[in-house]
Amino acid sequence: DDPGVAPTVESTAEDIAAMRIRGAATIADAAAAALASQADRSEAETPAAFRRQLRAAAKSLYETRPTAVSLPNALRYVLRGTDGETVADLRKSTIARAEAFRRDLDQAQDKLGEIGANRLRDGDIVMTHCHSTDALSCIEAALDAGKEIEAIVKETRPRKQGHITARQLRERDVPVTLIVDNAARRYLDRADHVLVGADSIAADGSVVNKVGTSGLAVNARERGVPVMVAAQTIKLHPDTMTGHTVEIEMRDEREVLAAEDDLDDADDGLVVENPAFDVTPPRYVDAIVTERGQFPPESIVTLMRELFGETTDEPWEA
Ligand code: RUB
Repeated sequence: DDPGVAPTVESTAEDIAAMRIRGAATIADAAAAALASQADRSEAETPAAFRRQLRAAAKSLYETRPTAVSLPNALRYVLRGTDGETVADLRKSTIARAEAFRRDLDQAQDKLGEIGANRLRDGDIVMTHCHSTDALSCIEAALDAGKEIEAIVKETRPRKQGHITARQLRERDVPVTLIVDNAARRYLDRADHVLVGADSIAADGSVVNKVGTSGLAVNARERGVPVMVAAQTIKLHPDTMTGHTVEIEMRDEREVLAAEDDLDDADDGLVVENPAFDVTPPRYVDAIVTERGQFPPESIVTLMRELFGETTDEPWEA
């Protein structure tokens, strides 16, 4: 990226909140890029002022959406690694740190894809929910290895991210059957795997992903279809090791009720709720595929401890 034309923190935060930038890995990548852009543009005259601006930038990015832990993990990675006695040094180290983060993110996704592809056999049919770049990386690696894969793609109301998945799979010539969410159980009879991504994974192995994932996983278990979660380690939620829960984002009711719908949204007796994510208990998940290997959900906490250690204060609250 040319930092001269890189998006500002403000425009990135707006794009994340409005879901023009969406999906946990893509959000993390954009947040790191925005911190680099902030460092590049900063006119701070002292190291203290530079750090203050960077913390404010991180805080505004942090406050956009609450559920995908890849966002705070990205911000922590960049802020904790930023070092220097002068503004010039701080600028350089922030940009370098953000670039390293983004590179690692790409590499982790490729590596995870290769591992996940080993679970997919030639001729398998995969059912997807929402749009996950980590999940698609597994399918792409399987295709690259010469396997034929078909997909049953859930539309994913209300934002229809399934359409993005369908389009990207069709670009790779994968035969796609698009279904409404309510048809999932019926079509599980045909599927060899359920393959989804994650926004956050808790210490007990619970998977937080697009609303509808938990119902899909329960139905898959009943049908005997294995559930595979593709999630880079940046999706591991370190705060859950100390008992914190993952906040489930509630989005605007207008995503559910369109203007032309025959319902009166001024009626006080009518409540519309629009949770964006849900929690799938570990017993419904067969494998969590990361760039560090595949894990049963119950043992993910070991990896979490190794990678994140004990958590400390948020660098943007300093
Ligand atoms: C996206 C979603 C995706 C995860 C993983 O929700 O739930 O499954 O973020 O995506 P939204 P990725 O559309 O509300 O952001 O694997 O690309 O990180």
